[in-house]
Amino acid sequence: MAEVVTRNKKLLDWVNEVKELCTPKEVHWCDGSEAEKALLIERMLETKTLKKLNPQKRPDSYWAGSDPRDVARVEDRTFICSERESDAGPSNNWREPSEMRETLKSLFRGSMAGRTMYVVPFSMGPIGSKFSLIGIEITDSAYVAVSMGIMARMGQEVLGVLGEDGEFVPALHSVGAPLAEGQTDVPWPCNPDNRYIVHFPETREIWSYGSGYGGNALLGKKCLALRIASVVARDEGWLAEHMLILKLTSPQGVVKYVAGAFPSACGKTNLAMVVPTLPGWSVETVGDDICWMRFGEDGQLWAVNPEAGFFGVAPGTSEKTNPNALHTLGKETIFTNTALTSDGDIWWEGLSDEPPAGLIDWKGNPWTKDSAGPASHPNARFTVSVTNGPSIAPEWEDPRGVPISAILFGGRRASLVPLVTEARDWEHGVFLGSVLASETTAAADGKVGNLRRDPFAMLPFCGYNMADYFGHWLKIGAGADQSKLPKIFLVNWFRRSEQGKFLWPGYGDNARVLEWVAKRVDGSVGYQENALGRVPEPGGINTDGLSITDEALEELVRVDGELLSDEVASIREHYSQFGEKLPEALAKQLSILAEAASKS
Ligand code: OXD
Ligand code: MN
Repeated sequence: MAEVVTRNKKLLDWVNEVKELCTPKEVHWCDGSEAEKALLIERMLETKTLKKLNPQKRPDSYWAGSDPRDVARVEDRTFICSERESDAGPSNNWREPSEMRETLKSLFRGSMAGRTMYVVPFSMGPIGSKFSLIGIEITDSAYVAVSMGIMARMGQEVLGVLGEDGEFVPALHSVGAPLAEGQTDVPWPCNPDNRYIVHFPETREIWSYGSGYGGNALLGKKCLALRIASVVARDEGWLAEHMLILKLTSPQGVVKYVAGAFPSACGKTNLAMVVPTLPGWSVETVGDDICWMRFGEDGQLWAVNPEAGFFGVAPGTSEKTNPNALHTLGKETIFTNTALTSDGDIWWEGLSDEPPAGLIDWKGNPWTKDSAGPASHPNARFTVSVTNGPSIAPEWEDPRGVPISAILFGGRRASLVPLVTEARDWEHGVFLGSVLASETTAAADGKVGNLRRDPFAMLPFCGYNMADYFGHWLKIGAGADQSKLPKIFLVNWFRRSEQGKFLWPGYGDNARVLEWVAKRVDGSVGYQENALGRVPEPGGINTDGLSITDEALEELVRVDGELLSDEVASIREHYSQFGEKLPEALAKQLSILAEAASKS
């Protein structure tokens, strides 16, 4: 392994400070090499953090089973510590910064005893791009260090770009489980009763304690690329969003790039990798979770995916729902909390209709269909490099990004919300984003299936007051050349009939909606107007080769008057939490909707 060098004084001072505070047994600067990855994996095989999968079935792949108490993001333990409480806003947990610093310092004191402290330099965005943000994660988890090497550009090269006085976001992480002299380690150390995922937006710092899982611990993703970056974006006039980015090519070879915000575990990865059922259309992936958008010199919004890997939800992924993902996962993947098969491979609910015999569940116990609970945890994940995927667009890491033609907002809604609705203009689109709602999933701790408002799918990820964030979106639109702004659409693949059946087949057939979106961008197809916005005319959605009744298609775009009145009341309640800060333009949009509801 190469010797890691930096002359960045701020970094060297911070590393020393953390070392003194956390008292690890040694410090390891990550260079990002293959040899280093092999060494860390070796260590994790020894501590049983990882299990090697059958190389005949899945080369260079591993399985991890977390502590059953550490399985998802912990939103109630996630904090935005801005100087003023009003800058965190009603949707974030706020703590006074100096008080929180004291709490954290006492938690981190000695927290790495007996462990190696890894210094992980990473770049969100291509290394050296002027739009990228550099972070340094200090962690006492080898699982986190290796996962960061997959999810971000990581290692010595980043330090090279950082130079002597480059800026970075310090991101300190500890699993909060110091080891006493001679104490043997557990496979998944954590401290579930003491978790803190903390952001200081003004000083751009992240501190995370007590969890080793996903967005709680891989600090480049939700913490840096969304919560901290959303604040940087507000200050600098761009957008840091919880969105996929896809490249759509028509049979005529016309390319459109589409971004889409969907709450966690609502199918972003599936849509980003979708295989269209429409002949001649293709979709390639630019990103599946995070999208940074800036205006280019041409006045268009250009998007980059700041990540380098996929940290996707495994259950439900199959040949039918996402064949590209399955191919991506064929090698060099870490699976966390899936079930294990008797021949050393992985399995999860939905991968096959029938579970194979002899399964071991995510907790390590033998499992059959009669066992209580699923074989794989509903939030089981895969961690894999973007470049493993067959569907990745060649331009996915172009530092300029890709020009966005359309933005989708979507969620799981059993009723009311049509299959697709085009916003009348940018302001109306911001309104639709600000009231986005979805039935909750297993991506975060808490009850599954409740309807919650998740504006722009950013509720857990906006690093400042959500009402100011709405204002920022309005400002971005107001200052732009309207003809170059992406069109905004609300989509819903999850609408059900009165009998409770899904009305739309979803998956590869969602490309039919993408086709309508592309045609609306070109103005080559019409629309009909309803209270929520512009929906397809009868025959507007291409149903060639699809067996769906005209009644179902009609129902898919129908807006029920009574449900709409309930929706208006629910939006009013949602908006009331923002008080005076709610932008006037959105209050006006709500009055327009209320007026339409009263007439329908
Ligand atoms: C994710 C999430 O992990 O949104 O992407 O929870
Ligand atoms: Mn996400």
